[in-house]
Amino acid sequence: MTSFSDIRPLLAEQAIELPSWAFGNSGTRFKVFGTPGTPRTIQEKITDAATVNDYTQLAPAVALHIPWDKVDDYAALREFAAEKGVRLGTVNSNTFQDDVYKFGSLTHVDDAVRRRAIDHHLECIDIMHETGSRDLKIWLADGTNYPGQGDMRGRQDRLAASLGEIYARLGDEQRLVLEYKFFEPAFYHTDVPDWGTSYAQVTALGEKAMVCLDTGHHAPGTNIEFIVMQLLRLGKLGSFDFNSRFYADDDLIVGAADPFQLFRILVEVVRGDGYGADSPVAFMLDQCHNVEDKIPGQIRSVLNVQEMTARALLVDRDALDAAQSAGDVLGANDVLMDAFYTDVRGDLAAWRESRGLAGDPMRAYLASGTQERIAAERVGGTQSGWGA
Ligand code: LRH
Ligand code: MN
Ligand code: MN
Repeated sequence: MTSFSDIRPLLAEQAIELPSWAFGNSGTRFKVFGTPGTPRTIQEKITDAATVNDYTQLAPAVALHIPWDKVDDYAALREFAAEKGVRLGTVNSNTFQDDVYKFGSLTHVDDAVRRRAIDHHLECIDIMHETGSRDLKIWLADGTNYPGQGDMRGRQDRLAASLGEIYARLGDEQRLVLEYKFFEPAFYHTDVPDWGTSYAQVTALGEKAMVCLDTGHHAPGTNIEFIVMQLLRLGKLGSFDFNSRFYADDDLIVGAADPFQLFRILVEVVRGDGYGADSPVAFMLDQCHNVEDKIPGQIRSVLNVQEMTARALLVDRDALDAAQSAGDVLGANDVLMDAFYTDVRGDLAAWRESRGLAGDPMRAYLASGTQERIAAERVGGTQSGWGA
């Protein structure tokens, strides 16, 4: 049996990157509701992310989205984050909001548009040097709405050429992660719709290019943990965008829609050596809090990941191997379910207290008065890029 004391040292290795955009107002195409206390600047977003880290010790980094988080002085922003106790993490490019990208960006037929999209990524790499970020994350809205609208093969070839130019600019310690998504905003075909396409593209680039798996970017019923297993097996899982979904790319709090799926994903992460301080896998959140307060939303998110990580670490590997080898179908399933049904909340609260944290970070935050203070201080909070 694996016990909680066996996994205690491993829990300290958990590090989750928070997306700057989770702290901005967001919504759907129908309405963006404002939330009192919403940050007005990237500095306030970083301050809020640091608050999440203060209460949980789980969130030491903040991912940026360019141009949403554009500033004049990135070195100063890096300094600002360090003073708050966090670092700047993954830099996300954005080629999905400008009119010029209506028919694509890195895949565009027009060389001038493609050049502009490539240059944007080169600028992101320059920013990464100043922020000290390791990863450039690329998600493309590129695709078509109608059969015949574009030459899918030509677009794939141009994508490869564009990515090649971007990859060539990476520093030795930098990486590129290519995110896939099965549909939206394009509805007929998407140029990077699945892990296989991302894998094929990044493998052609080289070792510093990997796949980013956003948990909300698959067709309903997809066995995501299988993809996690396969990418880890191939050494190409670079990062996660964690969130949860009931229907499409809902960007809801991770673990909210299907905690069991999150558990199964994390079991494969642990199995494939994707967890821990030396792991190449970046754990990021990619969420939006449309109707709830942002800081508690992020606190809930990182706690959900921590809880399911603890349960995944509790899986009795030896017993599982033995049952699997013996063809003991129900026994093997029992071993997994035992870990899943273990309530780790009390042990985790004690673990936090042993590290000088509140046992219940959510309650502690809500009692701190921070939410009321920022609601009073900040008038006119900015939207995240969504709905802007
Ligand atoms: C696209 C996506 C991608 C973007 C983020 C804001 O749906 O998941 O990661 O950069 O949302
Ligand atoms: Mn994402
Ligand atoms: Mn998404």
